[in-house]
Amino acid sequence: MGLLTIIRKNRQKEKEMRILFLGLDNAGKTTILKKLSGEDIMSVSPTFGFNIKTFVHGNFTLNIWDVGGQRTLRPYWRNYFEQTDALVWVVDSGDRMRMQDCKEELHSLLLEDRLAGASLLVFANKQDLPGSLTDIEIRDALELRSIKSHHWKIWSCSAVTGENLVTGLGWVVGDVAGRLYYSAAASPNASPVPVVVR
Ligand SMILES: Nc1nc2c(ncn2[C@@H]2O[C@H](COP(=O)(O)OP(=O)(O)OP(=O)(O)O)[C@@H](O)[C@H]2O)c(=O)[nH]1
Ligand SMILES: [Mg+2]
Repeated sequence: MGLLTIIRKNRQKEKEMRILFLGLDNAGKTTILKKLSGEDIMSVSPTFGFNIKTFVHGNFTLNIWDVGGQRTLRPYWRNYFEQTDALVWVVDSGDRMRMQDCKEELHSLLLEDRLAGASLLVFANKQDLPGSLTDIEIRDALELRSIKSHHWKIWSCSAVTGENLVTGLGWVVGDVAGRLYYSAAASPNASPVPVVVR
C-alpha cells in the first residue's frame, strides 16, 4: 500500500476539506459566505482577522476560512496556507483600478509551496453591478490561462443575488474530491448546509 493510498484512506474517513477564501479587501468574501449561510448580508463589515464557517456539502464537511484582504493584512495570509485543499479567490468585478494588484497577489499565492496541490476557484463577484467586467474579461485580466500548476475555474457570481455561488462551490468540492478521495462522491448539485456559524 503506497503512501498516497494511506493518505487517501485516512482522508476518506474524515471527508473534510479545508477551503481558503482570499482576495483583495472589499471583494465580497465575507458577503458570499453570509449569503451561503442564509445570513443577513447587509450587516457585513471589513474583516480584520478571519472568520471560519463550516458547511456540509453532499458527503463532505467544508471548513472555510475567510481572511481579511486589506493590504496591511496580506502578509498574514501565509498563516492560513497549511493543509489547504482549495483556494477560492474572490474578485470585485467592478474594481477595474485594482485588477493589476489583484492579478499580482493571486499569482504570488500560486508560487507558495503549501498551496501547491490546491484547486483554484475564481469568483468574479458583484456581477449585479452595472459595468462589471465579465468572467471572460476577468480571466484575461488575471491571466488565468497561464496557470498550469493548479486546476482552476472561474465563475461569475453575485453575493447579492446568490447567482452561481452554490454551483461554483460545487465545482471546487468536486475537483478536490476527485483528487483526494477514491470515488468523486461530491454531489455537484447539493446545496451547502451551514452547521456551525462562528
Ligand atoms: N453589489 C454587490 N455588492 C457586494 C457584493 N458582494 C459584496 N458586496 C459589497 O462589497 C462590500 C465588501 O464586502 P465584504 O464581504 O466585506 O468584502 P471582503 O472581501 O470580505 O473584504 P475584507 O474583509 O476587507 O477582505 C460590502 O459593502 C458588500 O455589501 C455583490 O455581489 N454585489
Ligand atoms: Mg471580509
